[in-house]
Amino acid sequence: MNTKENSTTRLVIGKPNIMDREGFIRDVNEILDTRIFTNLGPFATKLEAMVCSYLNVKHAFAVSNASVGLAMVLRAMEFRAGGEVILPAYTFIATAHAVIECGLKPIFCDCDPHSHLIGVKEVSACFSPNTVAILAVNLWGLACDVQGLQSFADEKHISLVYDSAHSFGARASCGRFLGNFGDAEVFSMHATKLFNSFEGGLITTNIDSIAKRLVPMRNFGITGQDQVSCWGSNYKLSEVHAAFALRQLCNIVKLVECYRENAKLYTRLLNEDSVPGIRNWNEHFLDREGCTHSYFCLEVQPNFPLTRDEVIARLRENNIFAKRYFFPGLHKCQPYARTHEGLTLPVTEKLCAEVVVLPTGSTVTQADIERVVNLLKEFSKSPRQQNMNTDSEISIDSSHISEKLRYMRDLKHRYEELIKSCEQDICFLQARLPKIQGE
Ligand code: T4K
Repeated sequence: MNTKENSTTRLVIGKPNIMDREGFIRDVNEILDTRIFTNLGPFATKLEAMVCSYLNVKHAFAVSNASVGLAMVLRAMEFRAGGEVILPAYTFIATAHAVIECGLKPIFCDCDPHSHLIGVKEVSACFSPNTVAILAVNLWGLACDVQGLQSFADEKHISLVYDSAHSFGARASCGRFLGNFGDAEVFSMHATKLFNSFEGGLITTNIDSIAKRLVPMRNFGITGQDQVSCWGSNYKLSEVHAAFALRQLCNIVKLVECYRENAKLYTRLLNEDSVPGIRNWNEHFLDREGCTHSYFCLEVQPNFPLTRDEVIARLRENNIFAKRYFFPGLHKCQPYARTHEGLTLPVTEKLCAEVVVLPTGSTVTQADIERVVNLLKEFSKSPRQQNMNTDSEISIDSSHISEKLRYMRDLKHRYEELIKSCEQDICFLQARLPKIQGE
């Protein structure tokens, strides 16, 4: 594992893991000596073979990033133009961009408040006769209900693709590695990911017909000397990227273990004291062997003295660069806000307002985690802040202000409804208490 830093340094989320610097430098020298830089040379070929063997999947394609990987898969499925693809609104923008890039129509569904993932319940609420596929996202290193989603897709005769950008090394509840589910899956090897190759992506599939279409598509549609058989583009991964990925892959078990240990440590420290108003997402999945905890995320709930954005700003004052994720929800980002005007997705919007992602990974030390948790505990004792302007610090584009105002009003309305329903429950329970005590 690489050098850890002392506790006073700047802490960021997504600091790249470097698992075998010396080995990689040797590989770079070999690449420079052989002058085979790209076009599926020995490193990219070996990477694909190793990914197949590690995940126990039939086909793997190394591509330049997950965004193009998603678009390649959707194109390879040959859907009719304008077909609807159901996907979560609580994901990175690249998931939806891939859908429109292929001439398909994104239909945003809400997600489960417990797991942050989509399942049959959310997908069935959006299904229509025009649905051609589900594009589910295995967020934060956790697998979706792959069996439930597959049964639903089979019953409706639609395709199922997974955006597994966050989740290389994760397993579904049946114990099988992600990479083996749906029609195809796409992983990201972006610098900030658990498994990174500077930039890069991987497509995996067990379906030969899809693999057959992906081969030429990645390389301009070329199928032989002077032979172009179909549309394609340049989606290849270079040899240097592939060499780095291979070094990371050799250490994948260690890497996953490191993220899981970090999640356990955060959880143990947070649980040493009561920190009301903080929900620790990772805590609920620590006993799932298959969850990599590739991100560590908390929900800052309304009963915490600071808002989520205030927490981010205060951490930042302490040189800790936590981040909110997927704000304000894909259905509220352009170009989708225009086509999905009026769409309300309560869970997504709640998560967009409450989730904060904290630093984890191989560069994060025990002292770093203690430092973050101690600050959160300190914040939990602060008096409620009034009129704290955090917008400039977290750089919200001013063109979004009216949209944000509308969103905050919606949110306020929903909390008011929640308070009303809590008050009713309290009255009901209080009325029952003397009766139960008497029984
Ligand atoms: N699907 C999902 C669900 C995804 O989350 C993503 C990408 C995709 C699809 C598409 O995958 P790719 O096409 O990228 O393969 C990042 C990444 O650019 C993106 O890959 C990722 N998801 C997305 C969630 O986040 P930012 O905006 O967080 O990156 P940035 O530059 O703010 O970096 C975060 C922190 O990491 C910085 O504070 C510093 C640190 N960092 C970052 C880089 C790039 C470093 O220390 N070194 C670095 O080289 O976007």
